[in-house]
Order: sequence, then structure tokens, then C-alpha cells
Amino acid sequence: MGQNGILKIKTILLFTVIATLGACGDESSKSTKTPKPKAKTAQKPALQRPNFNADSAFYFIQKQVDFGPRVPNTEAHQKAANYLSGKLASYGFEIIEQKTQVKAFNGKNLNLTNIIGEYKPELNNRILLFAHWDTRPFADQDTENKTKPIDGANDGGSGVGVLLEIARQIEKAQPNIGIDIIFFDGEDYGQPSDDMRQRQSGSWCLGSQYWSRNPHRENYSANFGILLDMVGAKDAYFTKEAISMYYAPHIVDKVWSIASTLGHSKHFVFQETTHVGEDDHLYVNRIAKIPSIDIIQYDPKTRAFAPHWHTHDDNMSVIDKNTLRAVGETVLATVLQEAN
Ligand code: AHN
Ligand code: ZN
Repeated sequence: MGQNGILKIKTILLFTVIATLGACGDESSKSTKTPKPKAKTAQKPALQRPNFNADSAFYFIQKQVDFGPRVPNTEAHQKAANYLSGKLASYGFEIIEQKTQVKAFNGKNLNLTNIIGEYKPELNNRILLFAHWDTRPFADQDTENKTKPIDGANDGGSGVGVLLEIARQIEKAQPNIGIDIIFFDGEDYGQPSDDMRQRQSGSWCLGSQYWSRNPHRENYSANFGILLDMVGAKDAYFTKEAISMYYAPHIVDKVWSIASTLGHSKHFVFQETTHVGEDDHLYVNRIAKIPSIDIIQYDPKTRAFAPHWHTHDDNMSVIDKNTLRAVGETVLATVLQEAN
């Protein structure tokens, strides 16, 4: 607020005091003629539990898995892209499909599509929500069928499923704030740790790297960003992850405190963890300069992702509606609280 704004409020308060004193000496009596200044300085209303339907989020994950693994350059990937764009459009979002070709660590050219949905594109006050929609082309953490692609119900499906349900609720609530939902492609095509080739930096997060260098609108900006990655498994915990704490500690605090108010501290634990690996928010922070956090399942005790991570066990059987609800309510409440 500028100097003028402060002066204005001071002046209004002064008048209020005089008006109240003038009315009578009774402290409990409140002037009915001066409700406006009160509204100006009023606190935010108490946080409400938003409508978020976990059955619906679950269904959106099932639909993605039903296409088959969403591996770039496959038919399932193309069909899933059409489904995701169509769904976001059906909730009133304006769609931009950002297409590019990138080289993977193994020399393959990958055709990627970042799917971007804009709600109220005309507003400058914006929030960015994102998740990756592609799935890992191999099961390098499995002991069997290591070269076959995975279902990626949790890793790929869950973040997108929760965000589609949030999009559906945003259309109903019509908040007065700009919201961008981006489904990034090519996150999970990173070099396996046992790969014999020379170590390559930046082999993960190919779609978000491209977008961060080439945002869908010139001078694109958002107040902050929230990434959802592996947010659907039973009993998942989300720790305060190191890259988020480095670039956007105030957003971590905001989201974790909303989770706590809504009774979701079992999932959003007040524990910081060190680097859990590269993720899309790294590039959104570092290159696009949007302070962004990652809600990502990580077990501080085993210092690892869930046991199903990058294995064939990452299928619908690991998805749990209580976790989807905890994440969905928390992220949606965060967005709605920013609206005015
Ligand atoms: C790495 O393991 C390098 N990054 C973890 C990010 C990730 C992979 N999220 C899902 N799959
Ligand atoms: Zn992955």
C-alpha cells in the first residue's frame, strides 16, 4: 500500500473515533453509520473447507491409466493429451497446447506437449498449479520387466487427477483470481542411475525446462506456483522439501498451515528434508523465476520415495482417496484464499 493509502485509512479511522465519541460515551455502542472502514481493514475470513470430490479425482486417475502408459511418441500418450486438453476446456479453461521436440538422454527425439489451461487470462493476479502428465518409459527400480513402461497411477496420474478435480471445482466457485494449470510433459524420461552412458545433467523435467525458457505468454508471471507430484498413495507424507524451502519458504509455510487448519497434518508433516531429486519446480523457480513449491511424497525414514516408485507396482491399487482429499482440499483452499 502506498503512502496515500495509509493516510487515507488513518484519516478514516480518526473520523470513526470522533464519530463514536460524539455518539455517546458508551464503549459498547457501535456506530451503524460507519461500516465501510471496518471492511477495509478487516481480516481474511476464517478458512472454509472447500468442496473437493476425491471420487472424482480417483476417476480422473483411472481414465489416464486406462489409456496405457503415457510415454512420449506413443499412441496412448497422444490420446491422453487429447483427453486432458478436452477435460480442462470443458471446465471453462482456455487451452494452449505447447508442442516441442527435445532430445532425451538416450538420443531419442521426443515429441512433447505441455498442456496449459488458463482461468481468467485477463487478470494479472495469478496462481500457477502444475503436475507432470507423462509416465516413465521403463521400470528401472523394479526387479522384473525393467524395460517395460509403468502405469504411473501415482507418478504422473495422481497430480493431474487432483488438478482436474480442482479445475472442475473452480468452474463452480468462480473465484476472482487468475489460475493457470499446466500439465508438463517429459518429466519422467530422466537417465536411470544404472545407465552406462556418461552422466547427463538436466535429463529430467524436459517439458518444464522448455516452458520455463519459452512461457506460453510473453512476460508470463504468477504470484507463486504449486507442483503436485506423487500425491495419491495411501498414507503418503509430504515433507518440506529442500528446493521449495530454498526458493519459496513462505509458500511452504502458507500451504502447510492451511493443511494443518483443515486437519491434514498427518500427510503434511512439519519436517524438512534435503534434496529429494530434481523436479519440475526447480526450473520454474530457477529459469521462470516463479516462487514454487513441490508437494511430493518422500519418506524421511528410508530417505526414499515410496517402494512402488518407478516399478510396476505404481498402479491403481496404491491410490487412496483420503490422500487425494487431503491434497485437493489443501491446494484448493490455498487458491481460494488468494482470491478477492
Ligand atoms: C529424480 O529422481 C531425479 N527426480 C525425482 C522427480 C520425479 C521422478 N518425480 C517423479 N518421478
Ligand atoms: Zn517418476
